Amino acid sequence: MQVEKYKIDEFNHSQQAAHTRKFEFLAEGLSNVEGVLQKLVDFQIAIPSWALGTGGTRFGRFSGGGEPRSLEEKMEDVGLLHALNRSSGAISLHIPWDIPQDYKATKALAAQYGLKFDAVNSNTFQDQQNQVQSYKFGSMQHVDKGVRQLAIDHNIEVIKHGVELGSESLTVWLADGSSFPGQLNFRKAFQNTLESLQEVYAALPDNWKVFVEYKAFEPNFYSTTVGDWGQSLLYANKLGPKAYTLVDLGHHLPNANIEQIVSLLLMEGKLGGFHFNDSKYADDDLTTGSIKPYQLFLIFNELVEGMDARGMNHATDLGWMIDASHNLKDPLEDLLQSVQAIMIAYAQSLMVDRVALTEAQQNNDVARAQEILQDAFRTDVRPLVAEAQVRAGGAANAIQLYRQLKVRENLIQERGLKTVSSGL
Ligand code: AFD
Ligand code: MN
Ligand code: MN
Repeated sequence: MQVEKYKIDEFNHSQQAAHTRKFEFLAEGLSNVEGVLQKLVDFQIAIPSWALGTGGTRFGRFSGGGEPRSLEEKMEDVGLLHALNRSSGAISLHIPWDIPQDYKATKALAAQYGLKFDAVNSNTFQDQQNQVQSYKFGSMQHVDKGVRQLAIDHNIEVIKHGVELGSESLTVWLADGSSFPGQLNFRKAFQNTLESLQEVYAALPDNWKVFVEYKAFEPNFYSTTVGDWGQSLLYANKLGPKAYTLVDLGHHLPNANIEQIVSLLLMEGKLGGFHFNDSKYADDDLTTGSIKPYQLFLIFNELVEGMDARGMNHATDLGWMIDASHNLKDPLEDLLQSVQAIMIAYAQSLMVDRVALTEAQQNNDVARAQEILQDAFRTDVRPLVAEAQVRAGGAANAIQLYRQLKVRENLIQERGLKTVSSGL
């Protein structure tokens, strides 16, 4: 299915009076509205190819209808999202779940939807069919060099696919770790992992980055070999200038101060990218901003402050990706909600009065500092985000138009009710 431009225009026209009223009211109180709008137009969030179908838990999976059956259909789905919100102009592929068969055709299709290829992701947490050696006891950390080599070769293969498509980064998430005390020698596991990553690093093209993603728990529950930002940073520092830490919001121990982690990684020039989602208990992979929107704002507040301090380009200097799973909602509606939550948090953080905040901090004026942050957080910036998306050619309210156009019903018509998309 494709969303024709005239349908978006028609919809926007029907919303125009109400939208303009709200936007003008908000814009009146803002300085540099045009600058903020341009930043919002430029900001793009990559959609993971593995999040377009219904996800499951270890207890079961309740598939929805019209799920994409191929990489082409996944790209079509991301194309639909991007046509509606103009803020999700990239797709992040997971290999081997989504191996492009014909690079030229895949690239042409992406161009048709206005999509770029974001980071490519490797998978050494599952054994593939006919795989002789197993990742059951880890991949890059494994005691057997043969298994480590398999993981290294796979990552190099993933880089090759990415090069063909125009990606410029590799995300490595390792499930490696142990579930019982005594199972692993921590130092040897670290060294093996480092040596394996060094071989992958050596295969990176000059303009590439590698993101080392950390996770505190699951599927291993006693130790994880890249368990937190400290360990990831150790690897990244030892690997070299092309290696960075990737922060996935769901990968911390409860109540971790993620905004502080972000701030320090940025200070060290070692923050590479983000996986957005939300959680109540663990790596719940829920819709971004659905549980802790204030935390999301505080993270963006540090991101903007830290990127500006280093003169970084908000849109292009870090990798922005969603990494969520949709068990209950229509995945496309869920993704539209996540993207919107990110755009809102970003817009709010652009509105923080930095001069006043610095002054409050210098004067130990704690109450004032809180007022400044919450002033931005409590501003309803939705009309601002909508204005940016409309100017970029999208809809004033993407999810409303998605429903009005009956996108899911159309996809079910085209693809059938019983389709299962690849992924977890
Ligand atoms: C993991 C990580 C990682 C990985 C994904 C696989 O968040 O980014 O690629 O799940 O679905 O928990
Ligand atoms: Mn992740
Ligand atoms: Mn995760």
